[in-house]
Amino acid sequence: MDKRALILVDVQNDFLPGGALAVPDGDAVIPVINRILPQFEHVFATQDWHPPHHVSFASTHKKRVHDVIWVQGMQQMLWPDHCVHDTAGAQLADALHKGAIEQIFHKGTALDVDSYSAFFDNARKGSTGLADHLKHLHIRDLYFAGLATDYCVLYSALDALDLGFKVWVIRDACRAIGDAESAFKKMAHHGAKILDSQSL
Ligand code: VGL
Ligand code: ZN
Repeated sequence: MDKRALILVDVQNDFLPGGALAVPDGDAVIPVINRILPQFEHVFATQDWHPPHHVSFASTHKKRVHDVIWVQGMQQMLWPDHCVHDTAGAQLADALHKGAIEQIFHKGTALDVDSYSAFFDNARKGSTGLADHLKHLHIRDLYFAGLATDYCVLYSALDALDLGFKVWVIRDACRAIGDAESAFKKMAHHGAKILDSQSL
């Protein structure tokens, strides 16, 4: 069987209830992830890792959260300040079994471009190094879990498909900011398989 990697997307304090950009029920993914971790040969994680005054922060532009602005020809949704690098909010969730994580990849580190995907920034200029690392290890089968289904999990899965990986998204190991169903539909439409953790 081909080697499988579990990619944990942004399971960080700021995305949990009480965090700066709390995903509803976001902490529910943690026990599911902890239970399935041992089933994977490789486990990688991403951290949203923004500088202060990041382009995606409403405060940077003195605008309101959820306003949409144009940045370098791209629409940018504005968020509360979140996942500022090296802050408690940017740390991986305390309850997550971090020992199994082989390597962490940071995203959203450039001041002037956001990065929803685990692979590339939204302008597709910068890369996190994850794709090269997976190719180097001859890993072709990727399983996604984490936060949020309709942003970073969605864009990560679509980029992975685009890069030629086989993609599974573990439904009950993800939570959305908004509409989970249309995100799952979109991923499935592009070739991802959506499954439950019980059927791994
Ligand atoms: C995310 C919005 C802003 C995510 C990150 O991890 O889904 N969403 N930054
Ligand atoms: Zn972010």
